Amino acid sequence: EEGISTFVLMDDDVRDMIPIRHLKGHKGTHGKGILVAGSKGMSGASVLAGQGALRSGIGLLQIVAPQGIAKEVDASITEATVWSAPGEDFLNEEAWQVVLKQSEKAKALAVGPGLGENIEFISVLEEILKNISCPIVLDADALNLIALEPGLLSLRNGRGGLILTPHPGEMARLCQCSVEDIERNRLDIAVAKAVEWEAVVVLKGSVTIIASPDGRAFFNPTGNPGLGAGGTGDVLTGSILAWLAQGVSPLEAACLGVYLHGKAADELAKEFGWSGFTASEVADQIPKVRRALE
Ligand code: NPW
Ligand code: AMP
Ligand code: MG
Repeated sequence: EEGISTFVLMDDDVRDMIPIRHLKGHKGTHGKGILVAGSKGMSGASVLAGQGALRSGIGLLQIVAPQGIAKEVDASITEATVWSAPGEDFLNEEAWQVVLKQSEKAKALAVGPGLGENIEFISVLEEILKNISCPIVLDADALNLIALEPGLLSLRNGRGGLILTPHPGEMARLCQCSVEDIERNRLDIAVAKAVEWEAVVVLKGSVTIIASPDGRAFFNPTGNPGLGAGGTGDVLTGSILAWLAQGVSPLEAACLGVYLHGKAADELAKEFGWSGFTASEVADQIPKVRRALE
């Protein structure tokens, strides 16, 4: 389509996006990120996203989770602080106050992994998009809820930075079309929606496309079918959160996150081939592949 410029991400591009660590850097300068994730039966999604963030060098991770699972999330992820928020099995509309409080001084926010699709959370999304000015990553159930209330994204008005990370199923819900429609026309749809929503759109899949609201699109050559297993997308969301928290711009945080996540899977494929490695292991490989690029 006219007006779209496409690029293939390469080591040399991505190397320049890795944030520099200063000798006197501390957890404050490395950035605080808030992760709003998890529900009954899906506490794993918050843990996996948390691992993605920690392995990508976030300074301080704060997880907001519903009361009923906060304890188990806390016990599973030693390095993060965990804030129990209103809602027993799922976060409800009163969870907004906790998100707002924790977001003071936050450099970035990620919302969605494992949240479940309770419609009460739509009002929290609305408040987040209207009031929180740091960059925000929306994934999984945050996207599914937005698909039910399509006007929500326009509340952001391009302020503060917004990244959406749909897989083709989530993108189909957002665009009110079929998965086949998305897969036939990945590039055009990703760019059109990035422009329309004034957001970076990460359309996941076997060649993930990172589309920028300025009409550019980046193809990601890393990754393999071993990533087609539960929880890998949650790890990616946490990783992008961490790059944002370290001050990387939304477009570069998305590119860096996707590229290293794929490289981590490729590193595991050397040993295991294209199956049988897990989302946690993908997270654990991120520092090694980042180091190899530097
Ligand atoms: P189909 O069947 O092909 O028409 P859902 P989810 C499509 C959490 N998790 N290419 C496909 O549609 C997540 O964070 C928690 C083509 C498929 O049936 C979410 O909150 C975990 N199509 C929640 O679970 C670990 C593709 O979408 C449908 C596609 C639900 O998320 C697991 C499935 O998508 C999980 O991460 C592709 N590449 N990818 C935990 N341990 O707590 C997907 N589709 O219905 O959005 O379900 O992605 O599992
Ligand atoms: P999610 O469906 O949200 O868990 O995300 C799945 C993750 O795995 C995304 O980062 C996808 O790009 C990646 N993925 C899934 N299948 C493949 C594949 N065949 N090749 C490369 N990456 C894949
Ligand atoms: Mg997912």
